[in-house]
Amino acid sequence: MKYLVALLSLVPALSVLTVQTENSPPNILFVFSDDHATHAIGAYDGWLKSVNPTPHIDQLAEEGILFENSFCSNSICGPSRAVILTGKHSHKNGFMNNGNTFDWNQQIFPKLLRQAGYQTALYGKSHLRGHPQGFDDWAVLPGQGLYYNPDLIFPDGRRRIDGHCTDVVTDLAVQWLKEKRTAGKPFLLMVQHKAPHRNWMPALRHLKLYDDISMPEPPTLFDKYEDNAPPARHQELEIDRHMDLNYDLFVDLTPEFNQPASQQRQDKSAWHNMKRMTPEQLRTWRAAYGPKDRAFHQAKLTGPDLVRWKFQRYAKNYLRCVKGVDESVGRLQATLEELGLSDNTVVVYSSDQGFYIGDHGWYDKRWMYEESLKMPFIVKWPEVAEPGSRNRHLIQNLDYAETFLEIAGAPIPEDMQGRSLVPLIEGKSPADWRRSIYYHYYEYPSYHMVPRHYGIRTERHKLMHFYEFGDEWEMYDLKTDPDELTNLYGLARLESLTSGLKRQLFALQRHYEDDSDVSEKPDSWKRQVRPGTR
Ligand code: SGN
Ligand code: CA
Repeated sequence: MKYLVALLSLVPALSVLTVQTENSPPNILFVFSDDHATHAIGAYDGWLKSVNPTPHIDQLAEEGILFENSFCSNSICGPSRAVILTGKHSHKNGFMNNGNTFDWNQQIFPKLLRQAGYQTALYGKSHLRGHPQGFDDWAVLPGQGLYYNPDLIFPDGRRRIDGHCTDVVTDLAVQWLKEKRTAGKPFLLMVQHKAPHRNWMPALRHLKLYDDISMPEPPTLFDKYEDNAPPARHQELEIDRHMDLNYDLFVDLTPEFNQPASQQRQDKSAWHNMKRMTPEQLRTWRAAYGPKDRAFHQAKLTGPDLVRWKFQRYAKNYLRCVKGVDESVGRLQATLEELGLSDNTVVVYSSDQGFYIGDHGWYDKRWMYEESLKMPFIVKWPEVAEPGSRNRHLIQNLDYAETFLEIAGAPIPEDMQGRSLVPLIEGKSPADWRRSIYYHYYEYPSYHMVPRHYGIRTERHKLMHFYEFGDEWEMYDLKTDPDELTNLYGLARLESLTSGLKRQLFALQRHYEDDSDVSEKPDSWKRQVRPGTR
């Protein structure tokens, strides 16, 4: 394994004079956004590709490897982050819902990297509550954080930094790279953006971006969930019925605006966000949206036309936020270049889960359907990852901790549940790679009202179980039905496929030791389980 050659000065005060050589373990720059769906990344070939939403992230993919079958294990912010830090599923790391408080005393990979000689830093959204452990330096947004002039919590207290959140977080990371990093020590730098999380507030310089184009619509914008189990018809994440013109799309929103009763179930961050803007920022904001809002009022849209208009406003604001994140990736790459660190730094881009950008008529995430199950995962590792390569192995956020540890040459603890992706990044195809992934979502009742469910996804099929209200199942053939519109569960001709997937699903539950499912499973399934694959 690669090793670090350190020329320690004889004078203790000068012990920072270490030299990183070509054989040093690589640095790790982890750029992580919130709710950035793969289909809003040019390199992922989704239906938004024509908009060219992410030139810098695409460039990263051209220089490295892109994982096409990358999934989360619980499609929501805090839980996804907890899985990444621990390499353990939600039921093992204890952070199953956003409402939980993360136990920072537990084993997490940044602590292990530190033990292995890395300098570690974290900036941006944590969403795990409590002061982060395992980092030499950090600054985190309180909770969801604010888009404009956000407060950040530093080890020595909380203070406001003016500017757009994506820029503020990037500035902190750039400053750390230039001024706070110990030259010669390998580092882990985690840059965790709030964007493009709801409610979608772009930077002032991006407010008019895409004004001159019409966003392509997703093929399932008007999905009626006719073939789904009941939960898909009882959610609260539809652009039509639940996305609010003021709260989500800022039509006529002023800082004095009061939260309408219809929106009581939502948190109040949109209002806090607007109140936070300076008069100058608000003027620019109103100048950009005012003419669009007047045109909207004149048009008096209803029915599908109104849905289409809301979709346009939403998708544009979402992609304007994505633009800021993409620029951050560009700036960070340029900074590495400027500091001569590019050749020995592994750069990873990912996001905590996927998102519905009008797919199935929705926004938000949580479901095990493809759009929110998928996570971007792109790795640039000079001399190791083949530039422009793509990988189709099934991977999860469960694997990141193990991957970072192997990159650092540090041992991977036995109790981590994922598997290092280093062989895949190197272009190998391990014969015993997993053939299915496991998923379990818990946060109910909560915003958007998606009930608990778990499931299995293989290369081709998906089986999901909604177990809270009765015993509802869905099964899809992703090859013939990538949009998951035809539920195959219960078809007599597919009996053996169904029972095979069920057996695998229960085998995975046993393998990961997940007994958090409160439903009763038939004993027959328990008896037939095959040993799980890791
Ligand atoms: C907020 C959002 C929800 C979102 C959750 C979880 N409401 O409550 O729409 O589902 O966060 O998101 S908002 O009023 O803030 O817009 S997560 O990414 O943090 O899990
Ligand atoms: Ca998220």
